[in-house]
Amino acid sequence: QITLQIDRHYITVPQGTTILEAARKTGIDIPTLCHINLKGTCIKNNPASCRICVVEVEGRRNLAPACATRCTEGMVVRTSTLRVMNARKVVAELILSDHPNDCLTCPKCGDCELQTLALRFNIRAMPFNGGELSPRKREVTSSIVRNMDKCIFCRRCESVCNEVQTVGALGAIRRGFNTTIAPAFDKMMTDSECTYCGQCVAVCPVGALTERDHTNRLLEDLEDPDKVVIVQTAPAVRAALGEEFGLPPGTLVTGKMVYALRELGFDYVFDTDFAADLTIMEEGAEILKRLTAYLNGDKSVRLPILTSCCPAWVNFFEHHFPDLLDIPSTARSPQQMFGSIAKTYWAEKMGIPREKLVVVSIMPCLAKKYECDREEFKTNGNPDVDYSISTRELARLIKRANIGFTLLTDKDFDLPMGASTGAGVIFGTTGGVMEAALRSVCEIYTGNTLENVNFEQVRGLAGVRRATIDLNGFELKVGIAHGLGNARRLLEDIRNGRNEYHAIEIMACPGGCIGGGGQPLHHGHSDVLYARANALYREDAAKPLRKSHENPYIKTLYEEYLGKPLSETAEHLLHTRYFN
Ligand code: HC0
Ligand code: SF4
Repeated sequence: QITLQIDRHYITVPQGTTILEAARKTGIDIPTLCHINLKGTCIKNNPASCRICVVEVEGRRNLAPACATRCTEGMVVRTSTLRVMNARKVVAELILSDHPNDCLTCPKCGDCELQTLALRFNIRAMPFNGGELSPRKREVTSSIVRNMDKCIFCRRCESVCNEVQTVGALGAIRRGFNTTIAPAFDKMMTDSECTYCGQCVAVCPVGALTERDHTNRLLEDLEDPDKVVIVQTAPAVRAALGEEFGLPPGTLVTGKMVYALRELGFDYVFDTDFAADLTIMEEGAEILKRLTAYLNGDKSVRLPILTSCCPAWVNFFEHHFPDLLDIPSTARSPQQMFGSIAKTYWAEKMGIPREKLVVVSIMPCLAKKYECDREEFKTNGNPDVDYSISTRELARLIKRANIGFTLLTDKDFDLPMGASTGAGVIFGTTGGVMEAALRSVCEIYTGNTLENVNFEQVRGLAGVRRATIDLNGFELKVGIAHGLGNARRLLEDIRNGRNEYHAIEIMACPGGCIGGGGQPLHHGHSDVLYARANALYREDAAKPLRKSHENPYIKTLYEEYLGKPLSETAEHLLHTRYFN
């Protein structure tokens, strides 16, 4: 233990603690632009490059970066002397001297950490402006907009893409004034191995990496009298949307969200959770089919089965594990199952021609935008899901439409595709898809009713989790990984024949969808993921039905249209293939 003085506080911290960590423990908020360390995930970045966090240390001539200076016994630190404040201000002014400063029209306006610091440091002029700006690329992909002239070289995107996701799509190239962060050889992101997970967007402090915005397109569709516009909301959105309106993380806003979507003018407000229940029917049947074959001695059966509902994960295994494409479940994601059923079964029932029906999804995810665009999810060029907007985009729309979100009462989803069980709700957090599958697979396999549907063993935020479930004497071994780096480790084990599992759930984002690249920005607060996960478990616990196979509207869908799981119609509408 070390005792030191920071401003007027005497504090004791463990050996190895940095000044930044020690200060934050005492409530002294030293500003930073590059540093990030999110507990509960492995998201970290500490290149000590921005120099915004400088402090004075008694006895040292130079200012020290708080993020990279360890506390020592008896150290005396000053975080807010005039010298420190002026140094920080000059650093920010220098960053701004190579910045476009088009803040009013920047997609990050109001949510930009550089803008916030300019305000906090009382920057009222641009003393170093007027020179040349470094030349950098712009790119619009299906999911992400890259506007590198706004990049401030914090390297957060590079850390998250390389170290957490192990994709390696972004890194520094060229030198000096011409340096930029880009895929290797300055390729476009679309030509790189980027999975569109959006984690780089979630940590970018400025407007260099943002989501592709579809809000104007949506407003036009909502105004069009010839179109029927329906919406599906992903499980994780309800656990985070409230944060955009000042509600504490973990506030469930399901009913308010439905009300707001009605106010925006959607003709029907449905729930992706309905399709999550449908996914369990199909994926569960696939698990049971492979397990039964395996137990009957079929040596050709491929195990473990991997979940396939996360599009960034699908993109990742298609790029990096082309030799394992026969392992994942062929079930489409709930987003795509929803679109497929909406534009066939439901549209036929309602007498709505496909070309008049617009299916929009609200997702915590940016890769969902890319998923909508995949050719295999289109019929004669018409996509099953027309486009996806993120939780952040929805919040912007609600504000733009003058809807007083926090004052709204609760409204219910429309039927039939708004009905879901608790199993569908927990899809939004890491481990939730596996738990939902276990609730159905266990009951169907053993023929017994589960006394306790809570599979606590698969919950939590540890990067890789394993559990063994007893199925009438057969030990079913399941694994869960979130974050693509963790997924890669599991897949490499499978490739090398070192694998103990029968089924594995993988989500690309740390935390699963609750930590998706389209969620409200966490601004460095790590506890938001726990709070959002708990919110989903609360909604699940409050549901009268908690197992997907008990959803009465899913039963009707099979009776009226699909027959049974894995039927020819179900295979055609609800399953897919993978490509590399
Ligand atoms: Fe997810 Fe989904 S749970 S990927 O994490 O499976 O985005 O929330 O909508 O499709 O349901 C995201 C969240 C979904 C899908 C569902 C799955
Ligand atoms: Fe890397 Fe994901 Fe960003 Fe693509 S979207 S560059 S994979 S972090």
